[in-house]
Amino acid sequence: MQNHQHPRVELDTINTWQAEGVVLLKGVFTPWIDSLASGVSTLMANPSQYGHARTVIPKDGSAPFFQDYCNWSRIPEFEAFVFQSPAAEIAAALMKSQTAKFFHDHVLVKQAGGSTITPWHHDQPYYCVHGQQNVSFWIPLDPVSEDISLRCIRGSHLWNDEFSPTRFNGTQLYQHKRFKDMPDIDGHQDKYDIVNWALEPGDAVAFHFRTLHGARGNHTANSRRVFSARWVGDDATFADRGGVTSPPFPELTLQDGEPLVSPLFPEVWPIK
Ligand SMILES: O=C(O)CCC(=O)C(=O)O
Repeated sequence: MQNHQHPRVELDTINTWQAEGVVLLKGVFTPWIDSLASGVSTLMANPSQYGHARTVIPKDGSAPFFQDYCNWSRIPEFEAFVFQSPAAEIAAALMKSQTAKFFHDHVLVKQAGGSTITPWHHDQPYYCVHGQQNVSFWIPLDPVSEDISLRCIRGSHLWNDEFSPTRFNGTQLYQHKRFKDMPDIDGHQDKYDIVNWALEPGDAVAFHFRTLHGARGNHTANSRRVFSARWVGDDATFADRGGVTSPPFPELTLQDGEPLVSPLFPEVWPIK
């Protein structure tokens, strides 16, 4: 059955996403993959001020885990994806929101053989945003087998807990202890409903900012290039986290609880 307000998204998909906080979208971004890949090449040749700090160099000498974010306004291929792809419309449908604002882009490249593990975490405590209406699209630009794909815990977006954000290099993002410690998920995997899929370029995993997720290292001979596109909906307000968030958005002067309104976060849906 199709949802008439958002013909690109099946009602079942919306219901699954609302209930489980994670859903596989097959082939929704296929026409965008070559241009996103070209944007990632440009970015890796010329990272932003954040690229150097975010990239993790494994101690075992294996390949780096390249990361960078907030580059859509300087990489034309990313800007085109934000404003012209169906992502905003799909995000609004999943979030059950009248509007979709672009929050930021995040590029995550696990180069061939790179051993860096993405630790279990959820994104909302890293971000300067409160609210329930949000979604990230994890979009691989290379085929990704199940064992190196994103792993998510179904239903964890509905847990009351918020866990302490840890940088992917293992250090704590904030000095305070406002958030709980992450439980030992890998040590008790049978207790959690963990889902991961093999993906082709063009597929995406949609997941909520509160959905717990992580990924293994890339033991394969191929790079695992990912473009993550993050969206917020009608209920998004500014969150003062008591420390510098990730991304930091130093230009923002909003107070805690104010609507997240800024040219940094363009409203892309509905189309003006
Ligand atoms: O790609 C990864 O390894 C992790 C992705 C992630 O944490 C995210 O997109 O929020």
